[in-house]
Amino acid sequence: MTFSLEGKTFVIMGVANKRSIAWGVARSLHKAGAKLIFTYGKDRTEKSIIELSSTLDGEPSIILQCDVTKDEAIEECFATIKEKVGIIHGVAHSVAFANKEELDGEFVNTSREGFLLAHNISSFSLTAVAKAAKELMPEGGSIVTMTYLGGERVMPNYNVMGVAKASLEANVRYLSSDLGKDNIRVNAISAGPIRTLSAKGVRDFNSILKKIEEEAPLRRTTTPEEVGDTALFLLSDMSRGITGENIHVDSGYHIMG
Ligand code: NDP
Ligand code: N5H
Repeated sequence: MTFSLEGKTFVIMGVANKRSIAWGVARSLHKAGAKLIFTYGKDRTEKSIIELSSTLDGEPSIILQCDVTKDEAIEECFATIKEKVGIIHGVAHSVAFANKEELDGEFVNTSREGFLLAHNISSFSLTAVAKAAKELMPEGGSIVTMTYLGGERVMPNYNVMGVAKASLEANVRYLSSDLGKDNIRVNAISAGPIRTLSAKGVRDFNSILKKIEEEAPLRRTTTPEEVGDTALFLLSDMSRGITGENIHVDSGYHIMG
């Protein structure tokens, strides 16, 4: 067994720009020799992925739109992938969204619409993607998603996203249970705070990072490279005995009281 992903193909969902955690995953998988397929949500994101993926050596990556709020978009996207490459060996799901207004103030004020939107994009999308991707993984495979400690504990302002992450983490367990017989593993990475486009506008992000530097066992913040290398492990055969797990890549912060 090796970390090498030579001859294997992975779908990476959620690269928005060079700071995206998904781009950290892409770089780790690329170094291990994987062929990559990128999917994006908004039209304007395509340009950014074209630019970024052109920095990877080897043959150009396939880039497809996949708005995860639409069943047809997911089905069409994976049908195109099947047409182009036949089979895949895994998926990195790095997608989440909640209305900005609901990531501030009290959770009790969350609207029905905002609650459903956050759960739709940030949790149900994993179920829908797993169903579509399963058809392209006849030899088995591995699916990895991104979560945050706010799904396990109450964190200030994480609010509806915390409830959506709790759902995502349970989603990982139920999918693992169903897909295990097909030799498909499903795991989550719980990443420490990283300054990305999604984190932009988060009030007091500097003090959140400072708290990690002061209190986390490793006394430093998490990098996309650290998350990328753990995703590489989870997507490779080296983790063949692991499914339904949530690995914290957070400098150990989650163990502290
Ligand atoms: P980014 O903003 O870089 O990535 C978020 C991605 O979600 C974007 O690429 C965006 O694409 C995509 N997205 C949102 N809505 C949709 C949609 N309807 N269809 C398809 N894609 C969509 O931020 P991060 O890299 O930080 O976030 C990636 C994941 O990591 C998220 O699940 C986040 O919760 C998680 N995470 C982040 C942490 C952090 O501190 N940054 C910590 C722990 C977990 P587009 O704009 O094209 O729609
Ligand atoms: C406790 C915290 C800080 C407060 C909460 C932050 C939650 C962030 C998660 C969501 C995904 C951010 C989000 O949906 C932002 C959007 O409302 C606005 N941004 C966008 O639309 C941009 C353009 C696109 C690219 O973003 C998305 N998502 O599509 C948590 C932090 C310490 C850690 C953190 C930032 C966690 C996390 O889950 O991302």
